[in-house]
Amino acid sequence: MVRGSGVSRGLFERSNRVVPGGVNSPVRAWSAVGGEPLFVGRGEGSRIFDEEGRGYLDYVCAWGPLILGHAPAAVVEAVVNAAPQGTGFGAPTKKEMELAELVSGRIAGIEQLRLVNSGTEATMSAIRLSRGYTGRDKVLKFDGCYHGHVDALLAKAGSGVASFSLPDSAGVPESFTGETLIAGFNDVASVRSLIREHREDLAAVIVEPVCGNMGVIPPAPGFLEALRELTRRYGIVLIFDEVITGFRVARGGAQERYGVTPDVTCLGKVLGGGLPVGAFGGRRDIMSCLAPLGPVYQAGTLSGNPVTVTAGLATLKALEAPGVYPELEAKGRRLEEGLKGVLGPGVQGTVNRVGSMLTLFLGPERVTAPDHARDSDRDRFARFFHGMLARGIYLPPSPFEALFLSLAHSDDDIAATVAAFADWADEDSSRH
Ligand code: KE4
Repeated sequence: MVRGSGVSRGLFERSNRVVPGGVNSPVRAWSAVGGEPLFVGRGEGSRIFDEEGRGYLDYVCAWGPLILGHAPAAVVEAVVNAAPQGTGFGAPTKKEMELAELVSGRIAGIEQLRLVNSGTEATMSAIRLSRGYTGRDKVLKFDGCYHGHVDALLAKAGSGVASFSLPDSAGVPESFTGETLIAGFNDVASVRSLIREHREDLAAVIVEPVCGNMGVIPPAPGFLEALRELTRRYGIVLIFDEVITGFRVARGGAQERYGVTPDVTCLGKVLGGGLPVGAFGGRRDIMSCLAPLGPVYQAGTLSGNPVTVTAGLATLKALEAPGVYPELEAKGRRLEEGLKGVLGPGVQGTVNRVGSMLTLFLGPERVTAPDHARDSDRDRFARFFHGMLARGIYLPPSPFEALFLSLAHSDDDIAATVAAFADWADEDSSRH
């Protein structure tokens, strides 16, 4: 067991007394890699610093939001100026309207949107909205895709040929996942057969257009197009969960990158520049079903919070700068090629990348479906995580997450990351 640094270890022991598992979200507990989590004191640019002031190159980036890096001046200044005007009103404000206008101007599938406070709220609301709009109950999701901790979506494939799902968490009644179907990501045949069988009852198909929660798995050519064609044919709402990919893989998200426009889009992460946010939006005729206009209820005390909206506006405006996305693409390519250059007989694996999000899979030489990712060498990943940490590189503490680059990650940062991987690879392959 790798022991944490003195101060982090002490804080972790204290935190465990008042916070379940010592963390406010399970993945932060490092269960997949062992050891005790670092307590982060501050972030700056491409780095985080622990409570003892040690710096680490950060590829978690708060799980995706920090596309500008930590504490970018434009966002911090905007938030510092906004807070004294009031930190919440529970009333409409000009800024949240401006954010909605900006988002609908960028994301092709969004004519109208609602702001919420997390990705989970966004997907939960999108599912209820789709059910209210179609009058149907079933929802189809994909194996390996994660959409937040929505009861109906915490589901795993049922046994055998049964197409029904089983809860993937305690506390979720079977009745809550009984309307959830599960297809294979990048497996059009599985989608086609489930839609054919259930088309009369199917309200929505929800998908991460780029799977980011089994590590990065890009859509196979034609996969998203097939989903669009099948859902359009049977009047099923196509939901793109772009909580990760929105503003990350292109200014207009994955729907711009792949040229497929869904009926409803879920957003989060980058949209709030690191502050708590989510959003769901889509075709006006669908969004018009929401209260107070229509019968689908959805609400939120803190939705459109003025400080959060300020951070979001500052972030999206910074992403308007010319050359931003080619720069993110170049950084991602540089890291991908560097990591691939180290892979070989000593350390086998592959790198999947879309833009500035990528995953190094240790073991499998090809990952085009979640089951391939599940073949990753988890013990070796744990050694890789701690080996890189010891060399000053902070990676997501799970083999099934994405590394995120920001505009603050320099060429030197990327070169240092590749060098650290090469150094660890030499050491690990000589020992194992
Ligand atoms: P939140 O409720 O955590 O804001 O968003 C849920 C969500 C929805 N959709 C996608 C595609 C997501 O990736 C997420 C959350 N992502 C995880 C990491 N892959 C957040 C990290 C965590 O759970 O602590």
